[in-house]
Amino acid sequence: MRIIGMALIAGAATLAALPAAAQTTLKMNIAIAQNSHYGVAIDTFAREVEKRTNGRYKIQNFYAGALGAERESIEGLQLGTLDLTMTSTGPVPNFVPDVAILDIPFLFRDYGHARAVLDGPIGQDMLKKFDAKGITALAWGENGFRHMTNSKRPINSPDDVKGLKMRTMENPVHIQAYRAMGIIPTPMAFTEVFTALQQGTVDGQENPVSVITSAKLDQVQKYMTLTGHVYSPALILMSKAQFDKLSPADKQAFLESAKEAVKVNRARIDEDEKRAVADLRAKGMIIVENVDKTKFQAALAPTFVDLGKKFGQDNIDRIKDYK
Ligand code: EAX
Repeated sequence: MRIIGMALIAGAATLAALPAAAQTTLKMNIAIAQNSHYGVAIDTFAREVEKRTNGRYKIQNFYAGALGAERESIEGLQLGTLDLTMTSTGPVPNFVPDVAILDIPFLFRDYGHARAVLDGPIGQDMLKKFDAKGITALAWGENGFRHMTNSKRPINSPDDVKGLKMRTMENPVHIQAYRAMGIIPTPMAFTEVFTALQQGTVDGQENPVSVITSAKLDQVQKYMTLTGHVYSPALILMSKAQFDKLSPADKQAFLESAKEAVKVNRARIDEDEKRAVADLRAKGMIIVENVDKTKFQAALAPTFVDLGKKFGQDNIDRIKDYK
């Protein structure tokens, strides 16, 4: 009996002497608040990664641009100063120009259409284009359909946007389209938007309701119109150098965790879409819900011709007709 006891103690000592399974901590950054459609996604991602890698990997999340705005985060992945980010496609064309085709206004009919295109061969093939830029695109997430807000006047038709100084993402397709509508586009990082609106540096901006609510833009904007003028995809991106270090099993774990994160991301947007208008109205915003989108499409007709030449009308039609 005593011998068994001593063997157990020796065994325990040996185990204790074994180094704890090394845990690697990776940093992940987003430009918007934790209580948002991105925040719930990256918190889910972190939980799933830790669980699926049995604690070998821990994800430390940063919110509201604590480690920089979206373009800086993507640069950080390439430089190795950041490991992961969830970002809109705003600054992405600066890194992977082909992605900009997805930023064409009125390209997607509704959420179902957009999600099907991104989850299908068109979207999945596009994810592979990031590798050459030192970035691993783990999954397409979602930002949502974008709407216009401003502090000057209600927008009921394209005429009402003429001369408005609007903050835009650093996105060439968006800037071209808004300029064509007579807007004065002012590209800037999202982390600067609240102050710019508050100080009147710009009159307005455009974003999905999930961003408008999570960033409390009702505090600095009086009018909103549900233009739904463009669908805004998002991406979960990882430094390729970090991804390449993972074992095949851990690579799978990260990809599956990203999938789980996207489910939560989309579910949160569906929720926000249901309640945001009432919430924002209750907070004092004047909201134009029914706007004739065909008038905005007509105002963009010359831009669509030009973008057809740039991206290939057949590529655009393939997305538009996707079922
Ligand atoms: O990705 O820059 C933007 O307007 C984006 O929609 C925001 O950063 C969320």
